[in-house]
Amino acid sequence: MARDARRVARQRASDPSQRLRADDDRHGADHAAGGRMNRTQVGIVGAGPAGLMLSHMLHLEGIESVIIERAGREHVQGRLRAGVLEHGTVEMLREVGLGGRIASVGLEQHAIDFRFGGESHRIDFHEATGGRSAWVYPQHEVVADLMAARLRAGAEMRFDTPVERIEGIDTARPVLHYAQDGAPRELHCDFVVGCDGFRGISRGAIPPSVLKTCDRVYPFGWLGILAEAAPSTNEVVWGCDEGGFAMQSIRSPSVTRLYLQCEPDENPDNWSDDRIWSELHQRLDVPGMPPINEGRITQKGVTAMRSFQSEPMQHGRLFLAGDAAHIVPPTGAKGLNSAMADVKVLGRALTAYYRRADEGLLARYSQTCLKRMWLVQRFSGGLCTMVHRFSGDSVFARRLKRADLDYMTGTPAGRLQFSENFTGLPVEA
Ligand code: FAS
Ligand code: PHB
Repeated sequence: MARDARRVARQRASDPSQRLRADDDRHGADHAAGGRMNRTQVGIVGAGPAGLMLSHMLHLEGIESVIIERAGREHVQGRLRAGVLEHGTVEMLREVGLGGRIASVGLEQHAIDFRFGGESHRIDFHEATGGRSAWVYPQHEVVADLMAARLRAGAEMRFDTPVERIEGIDTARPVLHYAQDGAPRELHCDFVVGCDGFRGISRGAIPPSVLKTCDRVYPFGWLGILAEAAPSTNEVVWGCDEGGFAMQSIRSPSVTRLYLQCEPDENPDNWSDDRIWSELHQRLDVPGMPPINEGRITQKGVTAMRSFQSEPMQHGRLFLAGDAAHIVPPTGAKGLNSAMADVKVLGRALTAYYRRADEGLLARYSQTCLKRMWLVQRFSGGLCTMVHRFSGDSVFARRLKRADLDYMTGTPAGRLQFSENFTGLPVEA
């Protein structure tokens, strides 16, 4: 599959008749001094999973792109973040020839084990959805696979190069401004895609009179650790009891990823190893199930929790994808997966434009993504509220949360609703 994808891309790229319509009569890109292109079809800001996947998808369709990334390549590849891929994300990676390592390194998941009231309450989402899985395959592995594919294809990627300004998005020739060796440089594009994350600059290029944002900040964070310890079971485990949320996830048969609800501004140094393990046992161990395995803690950090959404996700020839447009609390494992869903919609829309001169999908990009994204915001925000303990929760609120958990895990309708969302909602073509 991968070889076919690359063969097709090479054919299209080398055969002039196959080259896709650029927006002017010049094919391909001009080169500025220093041998770097100063003209391309799609300019991509950011080399995270969204930017890399979009560039790879466009390459397979013979569409040219340039990625400009603020950080160094090693930093981008070294970031430890998400851990779980939806069914649709794995299918997407397979379709673009990158499913090989998932099959060998990834861990297919069929269920989640919710622990509360001193018992284990398992939701088998594979059974509830008629065979849809989730996969434990960490984000840094996805980034490594995408980076390797782009390097093999000789992609134009500029690291250690912050994009300073985006101009002309209301014209047919938007421009990315950056500096190279201290000298100002410009990249002229047909389209610009902001894949530069929550703290990037692309969202700010949309006029304030047009851009609307809304958010919710949660009164807690997650203390995340990596431990050299075999997972106690081969499934993700959530602790949802009165003491506060906890999770056991998996990174490999010998490395466990664990999270503990903590204060939003918690200092990880306040948490000794003993205190961490004691809390994890308290919140995750239940009679009849293997206790959490302890081991050497190799990484510790606190992640704040927020839900954030910007609308629209496009303006003129600028498109936003991934964290540049939205943030979800990591509870539902939707951050990385939503970035991939945006890219799937945008990749198809750009291909329709260049291959068939069809601008309809591009015009509807924001509407298509927002319709799905608000369902993802609903699932992620609702789940985060249900399984965490808010210090201000009244007795009534706590009882309602317990009733929500009982319904979600104890009824066919509750299990199906969780399962459809956790394995991933469909991405509209
Ligand atoms: P990214 O933020 O990954 O990438 C954006 C890129 O743009 C970065 O490389 C940045 O350097 C670059 N950039 C920024 N400004 C630029 C500029 N001006 N010029 C050029 N480049 C610029 N999601 C989950 O599903 N599960 C989890 O458990 C989970 N845990 C997380 C933990 C942490 C600490 C964080 C921060 C996020 C976590 N996420 C999790 C969410 C995360 O996985 C994101 O959803 C995912 O990285 C989104 O990918 P991108 O949209 O590509 O953005
Ligand atoms: C993770 O492994 O990081 C993870 C797993 C399941 C979730 C959220 C995060 O629901």
